[in-house]
Amino acid sequence: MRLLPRFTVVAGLIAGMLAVSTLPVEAQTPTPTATATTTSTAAPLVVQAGTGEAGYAVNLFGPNKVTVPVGATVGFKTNWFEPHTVTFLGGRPTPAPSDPTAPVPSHPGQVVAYSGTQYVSSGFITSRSPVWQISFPTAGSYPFLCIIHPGMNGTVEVSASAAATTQAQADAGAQQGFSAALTPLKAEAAKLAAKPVTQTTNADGTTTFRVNTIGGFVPPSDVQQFFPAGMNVRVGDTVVFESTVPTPHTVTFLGGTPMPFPPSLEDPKIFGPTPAPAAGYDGTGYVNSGVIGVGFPGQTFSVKFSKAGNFPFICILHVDQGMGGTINVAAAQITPPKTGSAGMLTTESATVAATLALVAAALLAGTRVLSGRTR
Ligand SMILES: [Cu+2]
Repeated sequence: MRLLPRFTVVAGLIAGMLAVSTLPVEAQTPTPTATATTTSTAAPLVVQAGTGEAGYAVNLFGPNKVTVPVGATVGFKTNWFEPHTVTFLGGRPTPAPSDPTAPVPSHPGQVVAYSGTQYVSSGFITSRSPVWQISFPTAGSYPFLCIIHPGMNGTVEVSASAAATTQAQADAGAQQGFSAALTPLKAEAAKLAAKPVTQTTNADGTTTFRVNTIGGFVPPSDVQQFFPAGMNVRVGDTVVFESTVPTPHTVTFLGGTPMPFPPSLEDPKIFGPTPAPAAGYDGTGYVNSGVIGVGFPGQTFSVKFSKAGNFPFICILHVDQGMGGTINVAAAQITPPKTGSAGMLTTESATVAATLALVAAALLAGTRVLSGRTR
């Protein structure tokens, strides 16, 4: 169950995306020292904890192995919305992705001198977080991992004699690893985009469309998109969304309501389903699948459309990564009868633009809600 940590972090995620554009570039770039004679005064080597781009979360450390001198400090940061932890287990068993302590730093505000025997965890790191640091006073090999993305792990080699990884080498390694991961992610997305939507004609002449692809999963990374992101249906038709991945997602029509923000585990509006009226959804009001996915209580969500219009929907958990779409509902036509395909959009560009506009609107709504609650 991966629900708990990802779910909990959404507030931080969204806050992170609000702040990402204002993150000072210089804060992310260690200043090289002219004569690095001692390691203690050198800027820490910074490892990237995951990256991404619109529609994709690359859940890898970049690079996943670095070598540093004895006494060195290593920093971790991320530039993408997907949260991660940097966790040195110190001999403890690996926590489940749903471990409720995953979001919480083990030593808040401290740079721990790690000897390999303590449990040291960053808690959730998002693009808003400062560089998280840990130091290594003793030679050895120190593995670390991200709790919420099984398979996302790395090693810090601390050596008195081996050549230390330079920042340039680390950055190049990260770039190489991330690029290598994006290729199969994009191939998976292309495959999913080509998957046909199942159509069933109902007794009353309406059509039920089955969208069986919500996101894509190439462990440990994710495609954060709906396939198709745009669909043309008619009044009276039904769209069934089905998730086939273990990553939690939602199908949410805000319908003019503000995005729930900051989301919390106690908020049943996000966690649980808010079904559309049985008579059909007319595009107004909040309709939400709740969290669905393989291993979650729900896997499918069905919405019947009762009114013509363009109805955008989002995944609340990943809207900041561009995860959204639109159902275009046309007025019902009895004749001529439906023929051929569902008239799905074949190009992604229009839907991507629509999604980004939606994200901006959702963010704005979220900001208003947040400021309303904090004053
Ligand atoms: Cu999602």
